[in-house]
Amino acid sequence: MTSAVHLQHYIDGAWLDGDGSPITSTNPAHPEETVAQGLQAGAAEVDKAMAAAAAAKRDWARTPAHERGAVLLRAAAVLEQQAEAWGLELAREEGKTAAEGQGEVLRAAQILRYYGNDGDRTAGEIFSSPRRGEKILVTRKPLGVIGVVTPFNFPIAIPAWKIAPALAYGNTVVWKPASTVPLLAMRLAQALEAAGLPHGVLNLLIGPGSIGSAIVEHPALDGLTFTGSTGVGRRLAAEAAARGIPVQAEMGGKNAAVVLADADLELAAEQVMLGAFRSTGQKCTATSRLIVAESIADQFLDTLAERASSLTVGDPTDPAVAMGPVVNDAARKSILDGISTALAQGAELVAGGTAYDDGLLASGYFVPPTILELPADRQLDVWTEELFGPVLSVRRATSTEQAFQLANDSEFGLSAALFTQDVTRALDAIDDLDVGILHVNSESAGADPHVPFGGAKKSGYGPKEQGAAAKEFFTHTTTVYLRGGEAKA
Ligand code: UN1
Repeated sequence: MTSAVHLQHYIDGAWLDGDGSPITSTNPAHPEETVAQGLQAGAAEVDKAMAAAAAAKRDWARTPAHERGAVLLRAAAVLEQQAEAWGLELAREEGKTAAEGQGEVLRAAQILRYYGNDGDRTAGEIFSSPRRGEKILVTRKPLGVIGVVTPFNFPIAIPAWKIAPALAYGNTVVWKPASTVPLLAMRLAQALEAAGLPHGVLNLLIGPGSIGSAIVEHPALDGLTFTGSTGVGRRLAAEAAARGIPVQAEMGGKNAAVVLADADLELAAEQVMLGAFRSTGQKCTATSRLIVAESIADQFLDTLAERASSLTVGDPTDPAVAMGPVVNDAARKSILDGISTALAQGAELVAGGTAYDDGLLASGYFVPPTILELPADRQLDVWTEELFGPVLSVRRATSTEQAFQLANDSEFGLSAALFTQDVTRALDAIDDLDVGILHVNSESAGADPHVPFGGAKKSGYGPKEQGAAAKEFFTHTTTVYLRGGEAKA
C-alpha cells in the first residue's frame, strides 16, 4: 500500500496547510485506504487566494501571450512525463481504470498544448472606420480573476480545459476542485508551478462546497466557470449572475444513443457499451438512455446483455479490469436506489441490477453494469433523472420519428449518439435532435479541445467551453476608435 500524500493548498506560489477541518481522499475500490489527507481551506485561505489572484492579474494580463503559452507548454511536458504515475493515482483516488487515468493525464497535456499554442494566435480584429484618418480596433482582454469549480469525474482533464484557456488568455485563477479528488488537483498545480507560472496566477483551495460559495461571493471575482451537478451549478450561477459576473456552467446530461434498424449492430453494441460503462458511467456525456428500433431490439439487447455480464469489474489498477467502482458510498447508494425504484416502477432487468454481496465488489463502492428495459406506457424517474453511474435505460421505437422524439424527451440536451448507415437519417438528426453534441456512429462521450463543448436545454448555462468559445468566455473586448493626433478638416 502506498502511503497517503499530505494535502496542501497552493496560494500565491506557496504550498500551505489549511486552517479548516481534516479532509481525506480514499480509494473507492478499497475504502479503508487513504490516498491523501490534510486540512481543508477555511475563510482565511479564500481571502488570501483571492487577494493573490487579484494582485497578480495586472502583470499576468500584460505578460506577452507567447510567454503565457510557453508556461502551459512546459506544464504539458510535465504531465506527459508523469502520465503513468499520476494516471495510477487518478485511478486510486477516483476509481476509473489506470489506462483511462493515464489517458486522462495525457488528454490534460494535450489541452495545455492546444491553449499554449493558441494564446498568441489572435488578439482581436481591425475594422475600417466610416471617418477618414481612423481605424477601429477590437482588442481582447482577460476578464481578471476567474473562479474555477470542478467535479470529481475528470479530476485533471476538466480542470485543464478551464484553467488552460483562462491562463492562456491572461486571467488569474482561484480553483476549488471536488473534495473527493484533491490529490490530482495538487498534481496539476504542481505541473504549472514546475513550468514557472508566476506566483498568485493560479491558486488552489481544497475544501467543501462552502469554499466554492465563498469564492463566488468574494468581491474580487471577475468570472466563474463551473462543471458539476445541476443543483450546485444553478445556485452558483444565480449568485454570480446576480452580481453581474459572467458565468459558464456545464451541468447534467441524460444522453441518448439511438440505434436504427439499418445500423452496423456490432459497431453500435461496442460503442453503446463504451458510452454507458466507461469511467463507470460517471461522465456528463455518458450514454444513459438507449432507444432501439423495435425490429432489431431483441437481438441487440441480447448482445448488450452478454457484453455487460462479461465486463470485468474490479480494482481499476488491475490491467484486466474494464470497469472500476463509483466514486463514493453515497454515489453507490443513490445509484442502487435508482435501480430499485425503477424495478419497483415496472422496469425489467436486461443485465446487472443486483448489488454485489461478496468480497472486494461488496466492500468497495462497486455497482454492476446495469441495463433496464422500461415500460412503453409510463415515464420512469430513471429515464429523466441523471444517476451518474453505470445504468442504461432502454426503450423501443417503431419509427425513426418516434426514436428522435424519445431522444428529445429530456430536460437535458448535452450529447447524443446515432447509429445508422443512412446519411439522410444522420442529416435529419442534425436538425431534429436537440443536443449540443451529436455523434454519428460513435459513442456519446468525448470532446476535442478545438471545438465547442456544451449542451442544449438545461445541460449548460452561459457560453460553451473549448475552442473559439473558450476565448469568447475568458476575454472581453475593448473597441478602440484610433485616430492620429493631427486635426482633420
Ligand atoms: C468526455 O466526454 O470525454 O463532466 C468529457 C463531464 C464533461 C466532460 C466529458 N464535462 O463528464
